[in-house]
Amino acid sequence: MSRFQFSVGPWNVHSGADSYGPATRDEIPFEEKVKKFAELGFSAVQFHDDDAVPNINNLSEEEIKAEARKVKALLDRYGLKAEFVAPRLWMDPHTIDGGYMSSCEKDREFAMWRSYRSIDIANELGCDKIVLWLAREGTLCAETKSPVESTRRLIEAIDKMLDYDKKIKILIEPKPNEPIDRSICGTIGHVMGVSAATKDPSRVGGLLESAHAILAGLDPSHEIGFAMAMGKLWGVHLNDQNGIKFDQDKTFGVENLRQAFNQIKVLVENGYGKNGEYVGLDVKAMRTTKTEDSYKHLENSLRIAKALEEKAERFDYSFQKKCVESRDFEALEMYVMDLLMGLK
Ligand code: XLS
Ligand code: MG
Repeated sequence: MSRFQFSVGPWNVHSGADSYGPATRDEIPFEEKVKKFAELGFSAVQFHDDDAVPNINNLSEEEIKAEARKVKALLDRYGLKAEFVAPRLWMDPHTIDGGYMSSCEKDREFAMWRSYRSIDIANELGCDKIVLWLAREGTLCAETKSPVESTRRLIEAIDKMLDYDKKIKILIEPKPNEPIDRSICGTIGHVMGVSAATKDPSRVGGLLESAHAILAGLDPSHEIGFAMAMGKLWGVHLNDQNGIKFDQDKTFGVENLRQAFNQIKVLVENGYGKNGEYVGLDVKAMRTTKTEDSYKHLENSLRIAKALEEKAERFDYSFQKKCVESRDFEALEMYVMDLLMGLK
């Protein structure tokens, strides 16, 4: 039995299309995914605004809420909660040059409209978290935007969301690049800075994704620890990543098991989940995966996360203390490797 409650998004089961080629698997209907998530042992589902309400741009505010209520009923049927809603501000013609930081006022207004609608949807789904993955917030051509003004625009946009709903919490999911070249808010440290500059820092925190930290050249467990020290780690997207290249969203732990272990260890040590936080798995299947194996990467990620939780519970803190006192870091490192190799 895991101490954690796990969550997943509908985009984590996808048909395998990438920038260089078409789909390789069948599209699976939303309800079928939800049913399978429940069977696999997930507790909550994560949503983009248009995952919950497709065609959102063409609906009225009341129609959007009504659609969201249908999704809530579906979640209830399978005993699942909604964890968060994230405005998808990277697909639309209005967000070609970003959302909150766009140089075009009309497009910034569109980004706010989608953010307010995301809050409405969250309320209907019974969750109080909005995630901002700032996909296109930054520059493709460095001289197009002032980094100072752009940072201020992000803070203003968050302040408006905090005003719109007095209970909503905003979680920024930082990523240093891709699809944007230079991100304005690229790491969890940036997120903490932005949080402090908003009108209610107690409602602005972070969601750390392993792959995004690795893309920034940082260790995800230390990013997690930094946010936890501030009391502001309200979500995680565990996955894996082979070095600094395109975002891979690999099965958790398959590239760097020790790094994965340390992420679970820091979560376990600091009571992550005690305030209802979920462990999200933002993983994608390989393009070669067949339709019948569409959920295998999720099952594997769950299995690895739980196995590492068990390793974290068995971690010998008195041996660690002895090694640290005697400065025998070689022995401590070998102990960790033995533990992970099943030799301890
Ligand atoms: C993409 C992000 C995305 C967010 C949700 O890199 O990880 O999937 O988690 O908007
Ligand atoms: Mg993510």
